[in-house]
Amino acid sequence: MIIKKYLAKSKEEALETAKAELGEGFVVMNVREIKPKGIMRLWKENEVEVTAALEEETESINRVVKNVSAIAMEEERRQKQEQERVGKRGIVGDSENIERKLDSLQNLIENHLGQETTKGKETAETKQETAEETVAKKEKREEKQEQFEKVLYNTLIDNEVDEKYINLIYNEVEKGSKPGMPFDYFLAGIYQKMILKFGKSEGITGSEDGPRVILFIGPTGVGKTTTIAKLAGKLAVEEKKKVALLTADTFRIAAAEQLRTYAGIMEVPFRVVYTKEEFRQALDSFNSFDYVFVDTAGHSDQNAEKLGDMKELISILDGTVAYQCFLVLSATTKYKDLVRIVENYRHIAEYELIFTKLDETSAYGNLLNISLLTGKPIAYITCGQNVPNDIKVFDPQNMVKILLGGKKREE
Ligand SMILES: Nc1nc2c(ncn2[C@@H]2O[C@H](COP(=O)(O)OP(=O)(O)OP(=O)(O)O)[C@@H](O)[C@H]2O)c(=O)[nH]1
Ligand SMILES: [Mg+2]
Repeated sequence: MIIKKYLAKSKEEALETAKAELGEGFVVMNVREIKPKGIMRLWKENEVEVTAALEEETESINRVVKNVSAIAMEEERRQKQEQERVGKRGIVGDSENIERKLDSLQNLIENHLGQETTKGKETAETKQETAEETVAKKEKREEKQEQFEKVLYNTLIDNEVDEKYINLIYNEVEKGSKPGMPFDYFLAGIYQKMILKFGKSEGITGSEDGPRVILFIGPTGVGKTTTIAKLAGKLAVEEKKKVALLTADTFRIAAAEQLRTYAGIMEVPFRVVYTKEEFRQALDSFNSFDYVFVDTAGHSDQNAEKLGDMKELISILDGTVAYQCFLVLSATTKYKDLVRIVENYRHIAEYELIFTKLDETSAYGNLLNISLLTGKPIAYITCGQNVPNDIKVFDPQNMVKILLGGKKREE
């Protein structure tokens, strides 16, 4: 794992530099704004620091282990002292510890940049121990680590991450590391693996040549129309882009009216299309626009005929216009059903994922399960009914921290 920091005037600029140096395959570990200090702050603008990680094929975890070892040992010693002070703690104490460790994990990883691995004091101490004491200490540490690993495993299970994926991630981390590695290294390895597994999405991107058409597909009632209103609203109102709304949802009488109302509030053009020909004409008429959002009717994924119609509608766009398609899924849908839905929608179009209704569940494991199953990144998550505010660009770091028990839930 190569971890590097890039400082620039904007996040985009820092990402460009990272891309030029690391290629496409890097993962953003952290983004933070840096305010200038001292008297110079009056003249200097804020800068953005992006921490990017690039996984090297093999021994990635070994690198992390090596680099963070000095800091992790120090942290372990500190915790041991604290535990001795507070008294022996059970399994509840361990989960609290995981939460605390996760909070400091980012620092742990960041701090290792520029730090040398030193054994120093630790070696001096161990020299004075008898062989039995060393063995007993090692056993105790291993027992504790095993306990931590179990708590972490159970936290992921509680968050409904599929056991198959937990085992996959655990195995990958264990394979790339030395036996008996301290829990902090293990946690850092799991954290990084999970971020990499989520992949990354650019979200909605602009088109240099003509409008960018954005389609939303998915089962009934998941929040397609509401999500369009949120995203289109931000682009039209906040970014002053030229946005048009189209609906091909002529299935439910109220559906077109719902989008028409949002278009009226945003003061953007709106069109209902009933046929492929009307769809083509409408796209032509919005030729000078930046974005054309297309709403589709929600259907059961088991209705092959309707899905076939949708595929045909989307095929009009192939080779004629730049488009992106988002499969909208609700975080409240059962895993088994989501598996079937993504399988049935796989044939309709190339898509990225949007998860809605995160405010209606407390277990987010399906986001990782489905992202891993489909190999598609998640672009956005929505966390409420308010238009346009209850939507966020998906942040894998934050989600991984939640799944590992570091934070209670998305607000
Ligand atoms: N709690 C919650 N409700 C949401 C969210 N997104 C949408 N909804 C609600 O879900 C309901 C259905 O939303 P729609 O946008 O009509 O869903 P749709 O996918 O367009 O539905 P169809 O067009 O019938 O397939 C509405 O009551 C929305 O307010 C969300 O993130 N959280
Ligand atoms: Mg709808």
